[in-house]
Amino acid sequence: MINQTFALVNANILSAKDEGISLRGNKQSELSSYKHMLVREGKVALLTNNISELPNCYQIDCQGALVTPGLIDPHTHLVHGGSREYEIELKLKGATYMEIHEAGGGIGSTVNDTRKAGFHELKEKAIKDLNHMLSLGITSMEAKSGYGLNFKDEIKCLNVVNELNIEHPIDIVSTFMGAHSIPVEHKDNPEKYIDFLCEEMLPYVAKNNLAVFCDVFCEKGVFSVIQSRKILNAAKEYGMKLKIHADEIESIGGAELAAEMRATSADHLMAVSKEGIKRLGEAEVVAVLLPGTSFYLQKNYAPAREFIENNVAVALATDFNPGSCPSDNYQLIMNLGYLYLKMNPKEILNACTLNAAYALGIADSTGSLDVGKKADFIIWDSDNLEYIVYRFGKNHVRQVYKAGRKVYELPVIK
Ligand code: IZC
Ligand code: ZN
Repeated sequence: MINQTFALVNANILSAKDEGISLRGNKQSELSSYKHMLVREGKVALLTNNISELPNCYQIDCQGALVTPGLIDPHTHLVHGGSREYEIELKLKGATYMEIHEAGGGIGSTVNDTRKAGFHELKEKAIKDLNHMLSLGITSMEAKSGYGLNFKDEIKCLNVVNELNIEHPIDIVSTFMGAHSIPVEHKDNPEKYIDFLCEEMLPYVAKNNLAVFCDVFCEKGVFSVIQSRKILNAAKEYGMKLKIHADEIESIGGAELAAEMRATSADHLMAVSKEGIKRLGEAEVVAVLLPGTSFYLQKNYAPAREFIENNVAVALATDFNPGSCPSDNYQLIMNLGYLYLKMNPKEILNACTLNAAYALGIADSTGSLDVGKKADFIIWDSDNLEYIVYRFGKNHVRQVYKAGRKVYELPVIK
């Protein structure tokens, strides 16, 4: 249908209006509402409440169904080998995420599985997850490397991401995260690994356009603020945009660093300081909150209300990864946002669409149903938004459209 003109009629269309800046404060909960939408050549061509304004074209009668922009997941560790179900038992016996990490489990065990897996094995595994994510309404997302941690295996994972971006309907923004952990072979000399990232990996990744963003796990026992600053400065020099895993477990100044470096987003922020919140607002850094990780690690939730009150744009993400959030269910994240982050349904929709697009630097083409943007949208199996964030654990999607093409439809059981 990509070259065709068609219209959605009699829908409950809800979307942010993009004014060229991420949504903060009261704007985080502002939505426009329309009944009809015209799609032409894969883009939104008109929004109206007056059906007579539509040209003569094929019409899809939505019979009152909710229509929103496609969801955008701005933080995932999509490409990885294996899984870590054995960690649950350790966790329930009281071992913390960092204790498992320091004992050589955690990220290290996924690095072993990812290094062992071939390109095609990783790609096939990621396709299964992407298909599931598409069925849940995700039309764009981010994917990080960070389970290779050597030249060959980091490039292998970035190549998987970039091939999938071309081949799969979901648009994928690639992030280089060689600074996810110090690999075991460099444990005795972490600075040598950091030099390798700055002097060998980053120039290669940037020169070959393998990633748009560079991300660092800035955390006590992983990369310090000083080490993170060094890596991010190198990435900036090579023209990359920045993200930081900031203040996830301990407050070590990750948010302050994100503000100082003018990162596009600071992610996690469960342990953020008051000063960190203020600085993120001043520096217009998007706070990407990951309540699925708090849920799975049985930890506290990020102070979403404080971010919104301090004019920080909030986005939500799954953090899909085998260790701290083994779920790619973004709709569940929306439910957690309502129940535990105390965000309201409108704030949540904007956090998962337009603000998520700003967190990925793709708001010029997607994230809202504004005229001229890609016709990436969901027709929901509900007539209202509140029902979706209330009735948890179910996929509420009826149909997903990507650039005006139907890419998923709820199967009919006969
Ligand atoms: O594999 O544990 N926090 N990175 C930072 C992760 C969690 C992923 C993992
Ligand atoms: Zn992460």
